[in-house]
Amino acid sequence: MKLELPRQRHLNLTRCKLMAILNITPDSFSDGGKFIAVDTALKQVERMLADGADIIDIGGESTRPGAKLVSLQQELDRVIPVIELIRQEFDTVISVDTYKAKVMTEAALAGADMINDVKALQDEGALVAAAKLQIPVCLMHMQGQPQSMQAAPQYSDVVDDVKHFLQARVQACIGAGIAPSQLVLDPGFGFGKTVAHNYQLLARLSEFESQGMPVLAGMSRKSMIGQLLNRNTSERLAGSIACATIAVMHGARIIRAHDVKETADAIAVAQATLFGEEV
Ligand code: 8Y4
Repeated sequence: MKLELPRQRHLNLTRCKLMAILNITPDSFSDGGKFIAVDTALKQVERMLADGADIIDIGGESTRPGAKLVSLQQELDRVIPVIELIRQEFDTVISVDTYKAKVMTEAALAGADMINDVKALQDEGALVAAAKLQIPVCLMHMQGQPQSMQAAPQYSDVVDDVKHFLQARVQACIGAGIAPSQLVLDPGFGFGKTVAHNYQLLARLSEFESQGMPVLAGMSRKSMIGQLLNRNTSERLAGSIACATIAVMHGARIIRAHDVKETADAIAVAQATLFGEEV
């Protein structure tokens, strides 16, 4: 059976794009229910697009260390109405942050253009679902499970280990019928890594390009910044901008971030340095 998906938006990754984080978490449901959450999300998206976002990444389950799991139905209830409305209202690339096969499929049917999977299509049915959908997928590395991954991260060489993992997932994707041109690779900053591991990955980020696929980097407000500088999440903007800038200089083609306007400026400056200015 052929899946009928809405028209897909395509991403040109010859230059670096900005993926803005839109979280649909229980907080937004605390007063007044669903309607208000969707309305709030749409207003946030409008602002993000005005500020320079190229992609809106929508997640219904927090993957932060120690976060609670949500049921499949809860995740669908949170994410699908928001994707449908964004698709109706805005002409932007929509990414769905999920590792669940059913959410991937329903999100694509609702208008999502790409899958952002922190489990790199290892969850049950995910590889087959993504292959059927034929939309771009970001494969991210994680050591362990979100609930416990920060307990004692260990690698022989973090860059080599993560590279080998991603190579193996690329092979699994190709074996399942996913075109290599649909894949984006991500070392997964903060997912089962110490601060030192994260900075080794950032220093050697350009090595991930060797696989011939665009690289995504997500460091915004993460503890690699907070622990290094002793700053809580609300004080991590300058550190986040520094990380984004370094990532672009090392070849990243998508930056995932919370602070859209500031990150868009940083990307533009790094890109002018790499490719010459464009006024
Ligand atoms: C403060 C704010 C502290 C946010 C931690 C966090 C990535 C990702 C996440 C990433 C890709 C997060 C869904 C973790 N990080 N997807 N997702 N790459 N592809 N933590 O690095 O933002 S959630």
